[in-house]
Amino acid sequence: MDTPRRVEHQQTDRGYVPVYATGTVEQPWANYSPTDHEVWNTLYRRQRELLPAYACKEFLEGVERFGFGEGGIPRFADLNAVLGEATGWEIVAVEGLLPDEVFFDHLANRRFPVSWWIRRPDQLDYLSEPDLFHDLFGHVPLLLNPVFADYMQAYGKGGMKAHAIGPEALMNLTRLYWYTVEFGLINTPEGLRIYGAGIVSSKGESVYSIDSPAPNRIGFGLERVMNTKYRIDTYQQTYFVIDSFDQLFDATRPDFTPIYASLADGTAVAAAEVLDTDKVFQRGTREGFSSGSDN
Ligand code: HBI
Ligand code: FE
Repeated sequence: MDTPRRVEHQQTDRGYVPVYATGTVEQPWANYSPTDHEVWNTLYRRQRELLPAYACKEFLEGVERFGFGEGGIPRFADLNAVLGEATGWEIVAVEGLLPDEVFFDHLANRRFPVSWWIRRPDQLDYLSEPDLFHDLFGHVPLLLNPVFADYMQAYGKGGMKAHAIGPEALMNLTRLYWYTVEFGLINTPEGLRIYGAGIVSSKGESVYSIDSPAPNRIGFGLERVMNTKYRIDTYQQTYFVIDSFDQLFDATRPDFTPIYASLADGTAVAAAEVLDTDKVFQRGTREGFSSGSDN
C-alpha cells in the first residue's frame, strides 16, 4: 500500500495520534512510555519461555524471523520490511476494533490491522479488547507463512461476501475465524500445538488449551465449526484441531453460499457439545466449566 496521506491529528485518551485518510493511524512510537515498553518485555518474556513446548513451529519460526525480543515495543515499519518481502502482507496501525466490513477490506488487501496501544501492567492476564500484544505477537508471526497468509486474505474476501449476504452468514464466518485464527490447534508429530492468536497471546490459555483435561479437542470440519457457538468470557470449551494449514486453506476454498443456506435451517451446536460424527482427540471432562451462555 502507498503511504496514506495524513489528514488530521486526533486527541485520544492515549495521546495525540496522527490519523490517515484511510482511518488507520501512524504508530506513535515515540509516545510509548517506559511502562508500555516494560509491559511488552514482560509479556514477550513470559510467552517466549512457555511457547516452545506449546506453539506450532510455524508460529515460533515467525517470532524468530521478526526478531521480537525484550527491546521494547517493535516499530511496525521494521516489521513491514520483513513481512512485505516474505508474503506481501503489511501491518497497519489502528485505534482498536474496526467495523466488520472495514476489517475485511484490510484483510482482503493483505493489510493486518494492529491496535497501536498496549495494555496496562494490571491487565497482563486479561483484557476484553485486542491490544498491540494480542494483535502483533498473536497474529502477525503466522503471516510470514505463505499458506496461512493466503488463508487470511481469503477470509477477508469471504467476509465481504458474507457481509453482503446477511448477519447469519456473517455469524457462521465469524465462528470459523474464532475457532481457527483465534483459537485453533494443529496436530503435529510432537502432539497438539497452538496456532490461534487468542491462545498464544495468553499465558493461561496457552497451558489450558493443551494440558487441561476440561475442554474437548475435536478434528476440524468446516460446517461443524461454522455451526458451533463460542464463549467470549471464558477459556474455550472446545478447540478444533487442523492437520495442516494446507488442510485449512483447502477446506475453505469452496464458495460458502450454499453452506450458509443449509446452516440457516438447523440449530447451532453448543460450545461444550460433542457429536457422534466428531473425530474426537479428547472428550473434555468439563471440569470447572461455568454456566453462562454461548455466543
Ligand atoms: N477489528 N481491529 C480489528 N481487529 C479484529 O480482529 C476485528 C475487527 N473488527 C471485526 C472483527 N475483528 C471480527 O468481528 C470479524 O472477524 C467479524
Ligand atoms: Fe485477534
